[in-house]
Amino acid sequence: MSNMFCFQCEQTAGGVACTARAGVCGKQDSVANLQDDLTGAMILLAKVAQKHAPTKNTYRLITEGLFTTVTNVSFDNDSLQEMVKQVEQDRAAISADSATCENFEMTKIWDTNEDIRSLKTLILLGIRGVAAYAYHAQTLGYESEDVNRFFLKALAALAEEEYGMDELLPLVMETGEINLKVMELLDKANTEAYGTPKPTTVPFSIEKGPFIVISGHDLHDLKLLLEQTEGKGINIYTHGEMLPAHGYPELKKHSHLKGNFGTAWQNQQKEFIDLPAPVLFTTNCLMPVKDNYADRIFTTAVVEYPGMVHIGEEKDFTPVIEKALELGGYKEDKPMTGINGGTQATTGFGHGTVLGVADVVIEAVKSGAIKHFFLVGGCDGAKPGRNYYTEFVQKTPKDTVILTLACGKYRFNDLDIGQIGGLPRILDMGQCNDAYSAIKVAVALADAFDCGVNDLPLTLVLSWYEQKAVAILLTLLHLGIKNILLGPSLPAFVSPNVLSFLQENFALTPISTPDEDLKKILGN
Ligand code: FSO
Ligand code: SF4
Repeated sequence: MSNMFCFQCEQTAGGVACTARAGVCGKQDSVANLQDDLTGAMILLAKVAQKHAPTKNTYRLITEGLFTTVTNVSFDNDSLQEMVKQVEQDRAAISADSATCENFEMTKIWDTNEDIRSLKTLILLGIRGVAAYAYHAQTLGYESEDVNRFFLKALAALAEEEYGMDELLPLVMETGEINLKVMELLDKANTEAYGTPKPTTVPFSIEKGPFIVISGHDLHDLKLLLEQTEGKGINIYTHGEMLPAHGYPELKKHSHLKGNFGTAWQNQQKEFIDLPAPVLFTTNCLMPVKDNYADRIFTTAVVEYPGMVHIGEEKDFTPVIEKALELGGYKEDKPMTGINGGTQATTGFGHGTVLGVADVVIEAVKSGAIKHFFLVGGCDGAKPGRNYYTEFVQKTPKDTVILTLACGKYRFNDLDIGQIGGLPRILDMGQCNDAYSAIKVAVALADAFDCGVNDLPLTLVLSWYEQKAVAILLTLLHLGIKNILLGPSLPAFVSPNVLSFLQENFALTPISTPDEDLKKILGN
């Protein structure tokens, strides 16, 4: 008998499932089982809430509960237990009839026919990713009733034992459609709160003196931290998915937002050793914390790790600030580089900026100066096969443009591969949720050339790791985008029949080698 069952991310054990005492990500079996309990409790809550009036609290619990179960977010039994309790209490509060000891065992999904399990998993993991983005939008006061309602519908569907392909496939596609809505909402929330991102060069070096490193995706937490550290002689450095924050005028105006520390999430256990500064995690990807730097890790929002100081809803970052002052930072300016030896990266090429120079881009395509666009983006991860993405970018011809987003870009964002028409050849569009920007640009180009997105000289070369990437992939499928190259390996939860469906209908293809793939795409 296995201790746990989890196959939700790309690094799952043996490419099949994590079933031992802990997952490859370091999540203990007790955490995995509590995450299943939480999901089961949310499924029951959703069923009840569909029939009775759900409250604001119901939606808040479901959004947070789904986000909490995303890979590398929570490693903490106590907070998960508390969430299960709150979900059960909410179910009892909205319907007295359901106040029983009823529970929904996730093994009903894990142990069922592999195609049904595959489709239900695509829906579940998809809504986990959607919930992460919905959470960030909610933080800024943007919420959608349609999205909240869909969470209930999708969760309730997971309990339907008689549902087959005909019922589940449309829900898989609807998950992608809802994720597009949420990414649009989050884009609106971020740009209305912090302005339209502008091209910005971000240094990797660290100035001497006290500093704080902030990781994750939550721009609101960064804004609050910038305000609370104003005039205190503490510099702020972004980490991981926080890098694109430098492009937002309302964040960048704080002169102590200095640069970016480190590379993608999977390198943190090496990069944080002897770091003379605290690190604040606002979202995933947190890895098991090593003793060497355990006194310097702080979490907030749904991120939790046993023994680490958690900053609560009041968002008082005083403990982080005090730690920064106590550690004092580096004594001298510290030169740092990206993984290819570059000393800086450029970000801020969201749809606002790229479409602002649409004429230049369209002209460059017409004149042949730009022959092809690649969207090389998605998550980074630990597998050696992920060097594919560095090599792929290095091998792209000089008359091509690379759009990128999410943490996968750290594989190549410090490379200088030149410019076309005054624009860098690598255009960082932002975080993973800024896939919305890439979609807007692709649709605008298709309109300008009077063709469909699939007819554009554009190829998507994606890397995936966790469930937000699943949500984005479903959005691309919902939009009918074909010929996506996906790597470094295909998801364990996609059954052979579901894979055949995706290959036949969307020509979804695993990556091979950069040379072979470039040859196939460019035909030379
Ligand atoms: Fe990466 Fe982690 Fe943004 Fe993910 S830092 S892997 S897809 O959380 O969310 O790209
Ligand atoms: Fe395994 Fe990934 Fe699940 Fe962690 S999140 S237990 S690595 S499948």
